[in-house]
Amino acid sequence: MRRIGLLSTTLLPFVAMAQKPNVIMIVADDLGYGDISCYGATRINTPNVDDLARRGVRFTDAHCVASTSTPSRYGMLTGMYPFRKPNTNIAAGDASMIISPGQYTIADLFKDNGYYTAAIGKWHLGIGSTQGAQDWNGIVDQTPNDLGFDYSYLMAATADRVPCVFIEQGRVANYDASASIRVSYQKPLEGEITYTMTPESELKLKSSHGHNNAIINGIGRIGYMTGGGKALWKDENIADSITVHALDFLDRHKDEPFFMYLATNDVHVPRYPHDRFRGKNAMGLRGDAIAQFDWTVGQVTAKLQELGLTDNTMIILTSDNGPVLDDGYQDQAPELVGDHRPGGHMRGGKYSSFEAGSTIPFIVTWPGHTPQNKVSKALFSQIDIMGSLAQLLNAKLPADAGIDTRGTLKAMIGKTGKGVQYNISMSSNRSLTIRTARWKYIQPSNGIPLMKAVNIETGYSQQEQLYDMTADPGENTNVAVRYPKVVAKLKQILQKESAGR
Ligand code: NG6
Ligand code: CA
Repeated sequence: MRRIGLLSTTLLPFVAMAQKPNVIMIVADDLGYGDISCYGATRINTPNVDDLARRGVRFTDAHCVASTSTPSRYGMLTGMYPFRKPNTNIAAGDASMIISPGQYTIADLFKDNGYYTAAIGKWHLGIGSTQGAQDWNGIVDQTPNDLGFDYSYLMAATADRVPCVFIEQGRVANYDASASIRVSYQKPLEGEITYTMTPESELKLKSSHGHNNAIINGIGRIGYMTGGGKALWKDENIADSITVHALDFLDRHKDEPFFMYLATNDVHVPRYPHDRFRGKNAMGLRGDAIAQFDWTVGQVTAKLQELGLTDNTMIILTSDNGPVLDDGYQDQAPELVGDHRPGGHMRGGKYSSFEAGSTIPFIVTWPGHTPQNKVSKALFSQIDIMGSLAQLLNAKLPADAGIDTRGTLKAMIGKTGKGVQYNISMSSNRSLTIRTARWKYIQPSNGIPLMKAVNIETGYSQQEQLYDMTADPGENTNVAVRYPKVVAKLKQILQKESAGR
């Protein structure tokens, strides 16, 4: 871990506190910068997220490490850039564990410092030691429990990928012995009735692109699967299942310091929230899913209140990457979006090099420590959460751990508005971008400029791109030719950081 500035422990009196603060990281999926009312959304109301912002610090220039889930979460949980490791692209549901058991994670950091740790919700970083060979009917041999998480209750990948079951402590939750599970990412399984064989009248959601392999709960998925029986999730209950397990975890561990990584399925596709939310928002299912996410946040904060833990718990709320409307299902997200801007004032979205791909909501609340209702313009990256939490714990990371994470606790808890000097982020074609407070450089790459299926501008170009983010936050005017020295400087940093990759 690299330390920034003069962050000696004597400057941070709170690290010597007798009572260790609990830490909850709430990580939404594909939730855009503009999808939250305190970030300017008007067609959706997110009172519980807004309440966290009112009680803490809300960042306007915070970034994820990559504009898709797997590499983004890899960077956030290990403090190492995903571009250093080849197999960090969007993972299949039968991918083997991408973080190796020997690699240090945020969970290890907490565990080493006397915390009880949990990962609940969406995982998407592979499980099991061997791709395609997980024992879904017994025990999966490598799990987040090998990465410092004492407790795990997870979807292996995403809601649109098989297997459509939760895995608790390495075993399928509610396992149904009468319906043994088979999974294939190669071809349909024997006797499997697939999406394409299913009559339209039996579909809850139609695919718009992809998502036409297995059919489970009336929804097409990526990958083939048979069996599962009563263990199969119902999409309308996913948020409830995740939330109930999170609340239960809080009940069980209220008397000891805990770290909970709570990764919601909302607002990823397929969007099919519970009846309590479905059909309620003018923006359709995507709006309903945002409301459902906000509900989860409210459940967690209410539980902390009930247990008397509000004051001694730091909550970090963020998203894994920028937003997308049509991500493969006909859920009317593009048709009903109206003047709502999921990516706020920024260009691009999920997958892309443009700012809406990596700029995400980021809110930190720690009563008595974070200032209230503060808006921070500090440049911040999720890669630095690990180093900053190490500072919080007054802990030193092992020498080879979190090689890219920088200790920026003061910025993260709103004690200073001064952020990091630069942030690097990776796009879905693995090209890199680098941001400073003023500039944004996009590395030349061969990708397509527009992903038609999802209607997202990627920002990929064979030309070097430089944008002045203060004058042109919408990245409309490439000024690379006008500022060759800035380009050279940013390229130099990128080269240094990505040497040997
Ligand atoms: C894409 C999927 C998309 C989503 C994404 C991963 C298709 C056509 N599209 O390949 O629906 O699952 O992967 O999203 O299959 S992420 O947020 O988990 O990175
Ligand atoms: Ca995502």
